[in-house]
Amino acid sequence: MSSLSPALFPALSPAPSGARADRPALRFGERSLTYAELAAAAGATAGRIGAAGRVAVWATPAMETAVAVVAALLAGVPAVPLNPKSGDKELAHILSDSEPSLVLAPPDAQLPPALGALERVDVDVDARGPVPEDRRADGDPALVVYTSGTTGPPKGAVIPRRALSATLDALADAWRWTGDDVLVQGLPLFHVHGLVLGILGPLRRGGSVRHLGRFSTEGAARELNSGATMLFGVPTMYHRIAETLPGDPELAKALAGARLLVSGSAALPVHDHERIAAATGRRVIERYGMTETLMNTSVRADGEPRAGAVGVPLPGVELRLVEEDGTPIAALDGESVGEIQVRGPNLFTEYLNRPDATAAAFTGDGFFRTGDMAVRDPDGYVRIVGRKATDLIKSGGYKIGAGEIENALLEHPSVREAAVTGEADPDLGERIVAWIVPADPAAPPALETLADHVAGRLAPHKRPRVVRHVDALPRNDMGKIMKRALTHG
Ligand code: MCA
Ligand code: AMP
Repeated sequence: MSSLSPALFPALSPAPSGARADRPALRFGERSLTYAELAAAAGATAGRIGAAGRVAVWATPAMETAVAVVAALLAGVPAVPLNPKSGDKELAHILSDSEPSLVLAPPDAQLPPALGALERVDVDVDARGPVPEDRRADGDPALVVYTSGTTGPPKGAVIPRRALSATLDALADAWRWTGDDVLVQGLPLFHVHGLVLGILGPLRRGGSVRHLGRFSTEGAARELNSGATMLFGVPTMYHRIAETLPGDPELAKALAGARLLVSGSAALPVHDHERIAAATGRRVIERYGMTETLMNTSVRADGEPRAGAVGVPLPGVELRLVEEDGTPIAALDGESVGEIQVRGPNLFTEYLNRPDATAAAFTGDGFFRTGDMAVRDPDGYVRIVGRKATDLIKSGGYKIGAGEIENALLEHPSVREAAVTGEADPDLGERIVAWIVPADPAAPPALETLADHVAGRLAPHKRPRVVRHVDALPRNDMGKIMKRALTHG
């Protein structure tokens, strides 16, 4: 049952006054907003979208995106963050599926033709308006975040307001995260990691965030050496830090002085863990989450960081491992592998317009099937050992469905057949490999051609990094492509 939710941002609503008003809230490069300024700017934008059913947000890594999302949340209007690098096919799908009534964008953004029919509201970060009274029910939708599955186009996960507050408060407990913390991050703002944890998190605590616009080891070092206390990143970012550390004493000093270094979105390889620990004396902690569940587990600030482990369930999260037939695994033996299932206030409510997929995602007793396979150590620590679906690739921390890329590749005239797999990559975790049967064996398509094609249709991070030309794809009697024969052949 839904009840009236307390304010998502107590530091903004009611409008801050006194010393609270002048506290820094957001910084993007040279631009910054105090809590009073953010309340006024978000209030002004909220006033312009009040009657909308759902709003799209052109989620560039800029101040306008943070103001737009806060405005939508204050107005009680669900926000749909759009990857500003989305290709035409991906964008058309998200727009027709989520049917936003307008798009919030930075004044200087060039919007693609796919958005042409939509009313545009420019976000003015200097505008001033009253903060609306936050009177939404905690089950009301707050965000619709698109996430890839194994086949077909991305699905919109509907995230309710209670999931935001539950996950952020659970992390505050686990990480001793307070309004005194200053976060630095350079994550994209159209996914949960960068947006929910990395922007809404500090704002819920009354603390501040400095966004780098684009991640760099120099930027992270600069901010941690000048007052930032926490760093959030995906493993690719920590890998780049580990690579840079030996020749960069400023970076080593910055990490050594941080209160908390947090990695998530994919597994951080033990080698990178160890290199960072050796160079800085500090251990990165991992937390485990998903667009549909927000955060499920974490190593606690006062817990033991353990390379390869994602810690213990967060407060309020029920977590179990189950066998193939659904039997729960009780053993905490570090060996028995099962699928992670979770239940709690942190969960999404549904996939937009996809009752079939929503029903399939939950068990009869309301647990969400994550598809991640794990073991639990004797002290309860969860260690993720793989995932059920081989057709899901994690590259740079982005989840990418093989089927979606295969469909896009098949639309290229030079491609007769296509199969997509992931292979180990030291920087990206996994890189996307396209196995292609060319339409004309004498003129097989080049990597660049196919990469541009996929980037333009879907998104640049979904582009293949390797193309392998083959005469035929191995298929079983049913005609299904045997991907293991490709990768192990
Ligand atoms: C390259 N580019 C292209 C093409 N090739 N553009 C168009 N067509 C092409 N053919 C562009 C890219 O868009 C990019 O532009 C630039 O060239 C470099 O591309 P790339 O090499 O792919 O980027 P990178 O520098 O290697 O990126 C690494 C990264 C990135 C910064 C780590 O992967 C990243 O930001 N990952 C974060 C993913 C994330 O936040 N996942 C959270 C979801 P430009 O440089 O301008 O961009 S998971 C989640 O939310 C759950 C809840 C969780 O647990 O956290
Ligand atoms: P997404 O669907 O993009 O939200 O990504 C969620 C997936 O990222 C999860 O199902 C996991 O497979 C993976 N993931 C997130 N955090 C971690 C972590 N710390 N270690 C390993 N995998 C992770």
